[in-house]
Amino acid sequence: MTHCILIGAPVDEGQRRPGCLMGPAAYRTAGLATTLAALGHTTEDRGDVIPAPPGQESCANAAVHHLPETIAWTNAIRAATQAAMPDGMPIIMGGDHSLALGSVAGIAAFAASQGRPQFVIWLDAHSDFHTVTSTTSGNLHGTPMAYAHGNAGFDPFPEFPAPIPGENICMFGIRSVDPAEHAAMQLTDITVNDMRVLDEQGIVAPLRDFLDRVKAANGLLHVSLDVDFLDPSIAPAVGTTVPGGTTFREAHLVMELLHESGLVTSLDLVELNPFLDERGRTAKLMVDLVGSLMGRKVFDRPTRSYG
Ligand code: 4U7
Ligand code: MN
Ligand code: MN
Ligand code: MN
Repeated sequence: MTHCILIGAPVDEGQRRPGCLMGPAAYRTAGLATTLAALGHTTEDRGDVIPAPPGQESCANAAVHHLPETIAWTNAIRAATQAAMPDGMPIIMGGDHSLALGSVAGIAAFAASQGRPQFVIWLDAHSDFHTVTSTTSGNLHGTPMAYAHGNAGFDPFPEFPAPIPGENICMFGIRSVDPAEHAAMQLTDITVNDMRVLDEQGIVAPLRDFLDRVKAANGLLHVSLDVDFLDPSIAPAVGTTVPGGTTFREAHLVMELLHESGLVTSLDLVELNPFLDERGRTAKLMVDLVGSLMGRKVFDRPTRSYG
């Protein structure tokens, strides 16, 4: 049994297609809390994060938009996430992926306070490894992974607390990486399981390798689930569709293996744009995936131990 803490983060400023701000309401409507309760978990909805009024920050890259708003969201989401960690498992309901600038900062600060290493599994079509300096779209939802890794090029954001080393980061589903992101990732030890890796090896072996490492290090594990991890044919409600994503069963299998590991301590649900959905199907699929992550299964099987 887990105490699940729902935190709404209706962030829309990290990209240019309005609608992600309706994400938290869609997850509530699709029954996230009742799904968790039906699995035997306790739930608490802390409502939506409210950012402070934006400041006057600016940066040299003229493409970047909504910088002060994004910094204000980052600070507020970081505080809410860090405060939730001692009480249970925060589930951050987005909102676009720029919310992870704050959520990952909050959990990293908590992990450092516990003297434990933080690990991150990034489920996304994109690597989100731009900096404020390198982004050409100017959309800050494409930057949170680089921020969490402690990359330079994030002025005037607050310094990231306890940057997460590349060995502790594992990406799945990747199929769209910009040249600047590719160059920056070459300098890291991040494990990039792109779609080619999943086609060749399947999801099980690479995921178990990573989970074994988390377990051996007694790490905390954050899961960041971007709707575009999924193939657009099953998850149309996202602004940045990229063909060739994971199937329904691949996505559920990731969640089932994560559940079996018992290692997950926090979760982001990001990039759902309910305005683009078809009768709520993407919101419902995301809620069902959380159900698998939190223990829904058809048959009990002997659990595999890690580490
Ligand atoms: B998401 C992109 F150019 N790399 O920087 C960019 F391809 O949170 C996409 O993963 C970023 O959805 C996608 O704008 C951010 C683009
Ligand atoms: Mn993303
Ligand atoms: Mn993405
Ligand atoms: Mn997107």
